[in-house]
Amino acid sequence: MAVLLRSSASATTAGPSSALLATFGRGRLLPRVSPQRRTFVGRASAQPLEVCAKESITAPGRLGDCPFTQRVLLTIEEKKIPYDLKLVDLANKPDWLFQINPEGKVPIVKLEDKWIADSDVITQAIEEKYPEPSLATPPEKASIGSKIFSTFIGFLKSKDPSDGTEQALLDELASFDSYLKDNGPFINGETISAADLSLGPKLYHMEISLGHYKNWSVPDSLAHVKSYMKSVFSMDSFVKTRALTEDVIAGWRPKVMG
Ligand SMILES: N[C@@H](CCC(=O)N[C@@H](CS)C(=O)NCC(=O)O)C(=O)O
Repeated sequence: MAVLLRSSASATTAGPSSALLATFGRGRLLPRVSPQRRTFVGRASAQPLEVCAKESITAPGRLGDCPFTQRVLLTIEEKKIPYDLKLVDLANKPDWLFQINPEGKVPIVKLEDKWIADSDVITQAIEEKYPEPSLATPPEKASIGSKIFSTFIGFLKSKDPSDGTEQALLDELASFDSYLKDNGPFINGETISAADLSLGPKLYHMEISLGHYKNWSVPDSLAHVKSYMKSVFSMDSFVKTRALTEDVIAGWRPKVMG
C-alpha cells in the first residue's frame, strides 16, 4: 500500500496526539493530503500546513527524534496554525521526498503551494506569513546559546575524557547561564521567542543522550540553565511535539559508536 494513515497511539506521551498521522511509502510521487485529516487549534479559515517530519524508529506511527522538526512544530504550535503531519521513515526514504527536497531531509513544510526545507528557512517564512503572535528574536540575541549544540555533539562523540570536549560544553553552558541570569528567564527576556524554540529541542537531546551515554547532567551550579530547560520542556507545545526518550537514545547511537 502506498499510503498508510494512522491515528497517533497515545495522548499521554510525545507526539501530536490529536493529529491524523500519515506515513508515505515508496512508489508514491507526492504526499497526498488525507481527506479525513484533523487539524490543530485556531485560524479556522486557514488551510492546514503540511509538515513532513521524521517518523519514530522505536514506535512507528509516532513523531520521531528530529530537533529541527520539533523547532518547526513548536513555532507552528505557538502560533496556533492548523497543520497536518506527514511522517517519513528516514531509514527507507520514499521517492517523493527527493522530489520535494533533493537533500532528502526533513523538516519540510508546504507554504503557499511551495515546499520549503530547512528549519531556519521554514521558521523565517512562517514568521513572515503568520506574524502574530510574534516570535521574532532581535538579531543581536539570535545567536545566544548557538554553540551549545555543536559542543554537546563533540562531547557525546568523544572517547577521551581528557580531550577538553566536556569543558568546551561546560564553558558554553556557563556563558548561557550568565546571560540568562542578567537577561532571562528566556533569551529575549520575559517572553519565549524563536531562539528558544530552536535551542530547546537541542537541550532536550543533550539532556537525554548525555544522561544515557555518559551519565552526565547539567551541573546544579548552572541554576539558570537548569530552570530554563525545565520551563521550556514543560511548555504544552513542547510536551506535544517532543521525541520519545528511546528515539533520542537510538538516534544518537551511531554518533556515539562511530
Ligand atoms: N539544517 C537542516 C537539518 C535537517 C536535518 O538534518 N534533518 C535530519 C533529521 S533530524 C534528516 O532529515 N536526516 C536525513 C538524512 O540526513 O539523510 C534543518 O535545520 O532543517
